[in-house]
Amino acid sequence: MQPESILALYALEGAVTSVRPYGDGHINYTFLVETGAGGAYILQRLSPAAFNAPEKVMENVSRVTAYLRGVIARRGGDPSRETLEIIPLADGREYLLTDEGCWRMYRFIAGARSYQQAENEAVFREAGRGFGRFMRDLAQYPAVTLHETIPRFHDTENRLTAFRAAAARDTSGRADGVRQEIAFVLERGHRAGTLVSAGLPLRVTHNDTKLNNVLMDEQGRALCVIDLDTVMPGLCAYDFGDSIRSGANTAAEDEADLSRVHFSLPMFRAYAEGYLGETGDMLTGAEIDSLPLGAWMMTYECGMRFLMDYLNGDTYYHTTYPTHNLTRARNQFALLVEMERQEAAMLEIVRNAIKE
Ligand code: ADP
Ligand code: GN1
Ligand code: MG
Repeated sequence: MQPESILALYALEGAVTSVRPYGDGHINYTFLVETGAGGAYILQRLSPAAFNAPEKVMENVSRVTAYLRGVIARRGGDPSRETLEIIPLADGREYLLTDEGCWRMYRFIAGARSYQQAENEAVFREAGRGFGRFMRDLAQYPAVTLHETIPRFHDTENRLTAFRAAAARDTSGRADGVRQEIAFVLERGHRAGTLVSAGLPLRVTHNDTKLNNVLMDEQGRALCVIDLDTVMPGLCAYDFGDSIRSGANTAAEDEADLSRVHFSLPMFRAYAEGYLGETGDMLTGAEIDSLPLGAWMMTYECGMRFLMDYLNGDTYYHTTYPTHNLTRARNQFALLVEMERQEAAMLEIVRNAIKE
């Protein structure tokens, strides 16, 4: 079904004047819908490749956003701009299941922007503040009551098992061309289970804290954390780590010229300051010490996932050219190598950020 026929099931303010693909997400199918009355909405079809239980995703999103609205209102914020608002269908349902998957709508948060890359330390410090505040706002929410929308999402050891199987199966016939990259992943396999098995507390985490999943307002302040499909129990190191992976890279995630891909320690520091400024007093010493490992793990896991999707014939991430996933994987691996040289410096930074 086309977005237009889905829109007929909504009672929006004003007639629809335009519908167009929107944003740079790798997973869902996202459209910006505008109406004559000046209304704007985000219509999305969830990726069936990523989410096989969309009703669980929507239950989590519905419950978490309702809870956040209360927290935001109590501190004097604007719940209509600081968290996502689900727009129900005319019949009151919060989503629609079709043969192609699950459709849902959010109010478009206007006057805000997201960044594909951190332009400077101030932007990234603010992103840290935004994602840190998100976890803090959900600190009292009972994590165990949320569904695991993608089972074992950041269980890197389990990802490695799937990766080995994909390399052995070689459905796309691409494995021979990437033996070096496969070896890069396997050489580091002994570390894959070290975060999950560290005995760290489970919290409500976002789990997909890529820089473009936080909207910034016109003053450059973190406004709203979006893309809540993977909010579920997790470790703070996942959230911290995935932001570092995406924002402390001096180049875009799919930059093919690896001489431009570097791990920026000043960016790491900026994010750590923003994030720990919000969460430092709720985290244990072991959690704070786990943050650099989280950065390593999320970068390793993400590179492995891109390479696995390449081996599987590009069935999971949106791609725009045949070697896109391979380019992304190589990019993550280049970043990882630089991170490996900076682990002691990262640890010192997170420990110092707490003392300040
Ligand atoms: P994906 O899972 O594919 O990344 P997202 O939910 O992150 O999908 O949405 C894709 C993009 O759409 C975001 O990066 C953001 O730019 C934009 N977007 C999503 N929801 C909203 C919203 N409510 N208001 C404004 N922009 C949004
Ligand atoms: C996906 O949905 P999006 O584009 O924000 C992916 C993340 C990856 C990221 C890599 C549900 O994030 O796990 O880290 O791409 N989301 C899902 O860019 O798999
Ligand atoms: Mg996204």
